[in-house]
Amino acid sequence: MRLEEWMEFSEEVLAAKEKGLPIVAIESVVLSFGLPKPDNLRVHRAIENEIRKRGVVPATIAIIDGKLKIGLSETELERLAESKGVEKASKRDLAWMIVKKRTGALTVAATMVAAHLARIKIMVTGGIGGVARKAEENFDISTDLTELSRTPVAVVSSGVKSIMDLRKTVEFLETMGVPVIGYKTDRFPAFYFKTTDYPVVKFDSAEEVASLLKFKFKARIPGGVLVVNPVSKGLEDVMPQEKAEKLIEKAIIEAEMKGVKGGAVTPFVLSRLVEMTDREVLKVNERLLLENAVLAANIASAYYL
Ligand code: PSU
Ligand code: MN
Repeated sequence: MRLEEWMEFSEEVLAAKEKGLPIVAIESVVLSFGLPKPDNLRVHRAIENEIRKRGVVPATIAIIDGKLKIGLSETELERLAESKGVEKASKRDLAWMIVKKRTGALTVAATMVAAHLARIKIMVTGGIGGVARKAEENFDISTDLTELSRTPVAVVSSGVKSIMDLRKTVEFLETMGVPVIGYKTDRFPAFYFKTTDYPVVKFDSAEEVASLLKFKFKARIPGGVLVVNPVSKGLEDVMPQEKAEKLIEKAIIEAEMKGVKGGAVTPFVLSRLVEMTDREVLKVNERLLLENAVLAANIASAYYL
């Protein structure tokens, strides 16, 4: 089986490769399952445009009818946003979904693998997966974390999605040897919130981050880099942090009581939070995604200079 038989570049991404333009990969689970309709498609288009505005080419990655697509057409984006017949694909799912000609939205871990195959060095997301609360019982640890220790791709994020156990996630990132780089911050951000007590190494510009990536990839120190970018205006700016955290707890407990499991948990919790906070959560989520897109584009520009 030749590579072209199962991997396909969009014309925009192919042209960027030929011209040597910087490219930023975008994960697609947020589009299919992370944000409510119809905001998901609008926000996704805005992410792509923030990247284009900076002379960088966005490459949203997904499996469409068994093809690994690097860069998606408008119709393909609409199909993923509709999410009918779309499955959440992490690293373990890539091979079987290609062989069985399925359609899948890619997690951070799967996007890292695909980006690496496509020779793309930088990707963007909202929040990565992490070590779940009660992981000592349920063993739920996201492949995003193990992949960050293996595949040389930089992931620009606002930290870990809020329903995870942040302390355990930070420990696990350390165990796996993943460098965590704070963009203009020396504290790990907490997705909807700007900061925590967990220290990270502070980098002050996109150029400085790009120079770290150049060194790490050239020196072949295995694995990727997690870049964490605190949102400029967090939930704490619209309601007391204690109240916001109580609502998050409440939504997670509701999910448990309703027997919501696995991949369905994040969409359930997020949609409950959107209701409970009168859409404030959604505004913060949108803001951090766009801000991460800008940072990823700036890092990619500096990397390819
Ligand atoms: N952050 C969110 N919503 C999401 C995700 C992250 O706020 O839906 C997705 C990302 O695609 C991430 C994935 O890679 O969840 C992690 O899934 P898991 O824990 O099953 O590895
Ligand atoms: Mn998980």
